[in-house]
Amino acid sequence: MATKNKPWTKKQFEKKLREKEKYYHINHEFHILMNEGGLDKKAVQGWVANRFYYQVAIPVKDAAIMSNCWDRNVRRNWIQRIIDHDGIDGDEGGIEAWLLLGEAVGLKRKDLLSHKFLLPGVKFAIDAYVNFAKQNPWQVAASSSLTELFAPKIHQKRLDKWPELYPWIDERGYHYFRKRLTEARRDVQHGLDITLDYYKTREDQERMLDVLQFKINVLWTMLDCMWMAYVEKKPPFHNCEK
Ligand code: AHQ
Repeated sequence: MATKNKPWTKKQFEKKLREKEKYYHINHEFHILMNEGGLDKKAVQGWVANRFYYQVAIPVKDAAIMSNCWDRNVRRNWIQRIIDHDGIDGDEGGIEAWLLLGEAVGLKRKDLLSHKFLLPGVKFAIDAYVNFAKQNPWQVAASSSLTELFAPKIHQKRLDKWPELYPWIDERGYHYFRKRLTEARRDVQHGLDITLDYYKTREDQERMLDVLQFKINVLWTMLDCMWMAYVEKKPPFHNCEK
């Protein structure tokens, strides 16, 4: 079989996935500016408020994946992601931790829960991710979570930089990022096992790279919308008469 059609080995396949890191949203100018301390308070609050919709969408996305999965062993693993966000008696979970981050940056819980500041384009991108999980085979949707291959670095960077760059943020808000450092690594291991096993032919493997690019596009587009609104100060309809 010509090399161009020969399936990649698992090692080669994983390397191809990791080569997508250059497109990860840590490299978006919004995150670069954020991690240089270049965002004003309104922009940080805008990011926290818009990312809250992503946080509450994750368990819905993961439940969509489970609703398509008939494999008990996979579900026994995957259900942990829902618990990590929704919480369980004794551990309030990631959604609650994000609400604490909201309060730590000076937002009201009710304004996060009502999605008062949610930008239309951010909603479209996140809804596209949830619908992708509903409409695709569970393995394909599972593999789209592998942008988290690159996530630990982005959480660590916030923990390292924000206290000095944004001293006005209450440090109780940082619990979420600490939590994800370990959870993301565990999730990635499971997601990678599923992915490296599922895509057998070279054509399937190439398609997986497109699946990962779709999710990379979701994250990037969210920040494009936030750049317009909170850096350019040009939110939707900013130039239309009130
Ligand atoms: O906090 C994040 C999180 O819980 C998840 C779940 C995972 C998925 O299922 O797609 N992706 C993800 C991500 C989280 N945080 C993002 C960030 O920049 O803080 C990164 C994001 C991801 O890499 O997909």
